[in-house]
Amino acid sequence: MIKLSALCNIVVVLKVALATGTLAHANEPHVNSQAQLPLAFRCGATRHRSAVAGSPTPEPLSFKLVDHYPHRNNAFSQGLIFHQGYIYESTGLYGQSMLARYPLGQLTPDTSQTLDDKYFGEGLAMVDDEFVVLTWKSGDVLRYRLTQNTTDATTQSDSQSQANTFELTATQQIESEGWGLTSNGTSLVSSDGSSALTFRNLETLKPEKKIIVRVMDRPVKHLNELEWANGCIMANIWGSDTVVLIDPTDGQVRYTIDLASLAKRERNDQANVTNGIAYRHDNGNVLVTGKNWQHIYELELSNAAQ
Ligand SMILES: [Ca+2]
Repeated sequence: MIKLSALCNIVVVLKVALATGTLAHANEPHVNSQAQLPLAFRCGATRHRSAVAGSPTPEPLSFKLVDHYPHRNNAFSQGLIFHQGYIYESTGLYGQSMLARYPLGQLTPDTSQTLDDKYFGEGLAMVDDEFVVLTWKSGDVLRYRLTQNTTDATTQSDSQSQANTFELTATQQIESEGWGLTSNGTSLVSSDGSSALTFRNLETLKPEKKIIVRVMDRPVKHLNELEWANGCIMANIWGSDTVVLIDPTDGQVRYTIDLASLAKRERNDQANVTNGIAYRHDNGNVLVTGKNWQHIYELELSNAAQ
């Protein structure tokens, strides 16, 4: 296992110039159709031209904290997604696990579904109109669909008229523990606490490819919550405040983000580890939080070239 302190030391002292580009990844869902956004990071075949083959040194990304929003401090955050103004969040712990939706900026979910007590909720991904929720050790994967309430809104209060539900549409099985989950619209990618990422069929969840995530040839264990953005797979590392951005073509960590300053803000009796990454395809910013944190933070990422 890589020593996280060593990783941080490595990434902090090294700077690599990176030019900006335009948002373009054909396989990504929810691609921004508005202005072309300057990118602080990019992976895959279209990644930055200065990147070198082999085992590159990760580039540390810096960030500007552009906003913060409320987050339920009893939400043991596992999976985080942003879609059309809403946060979708899966949470863990036996007897408390839940899938919830709430408008970014509001504390209270307008839609939620508790998981059976036998489940410890884990990662979350959106596939078309379905929400796929991992569970920790059961091997079960739960698929939900958001069902719009058909009640006549004119006869109901605001809260009642917005009472949609998450309907369980399928329970599937995978062969490993479930930790993090994300999708680029072509594959689902899951983590299991090891250094491996497993690419899965969107519908059957059958494994199709596995990569080992490395920093300069050293495997990175404890990959947790995931988020696909600009061809990179962003990952929390359980037990650390470091987010790594992984190139899915070879498993190499291309960039890192140090969230220690945000974790320090949240340090209190309830707050747990950094976990939860959601990419905003509408403005290119990244939303991050942690288990039982009181806030979701919106970050504008930048690199040495900006
Ligand atoms: Ca995510």
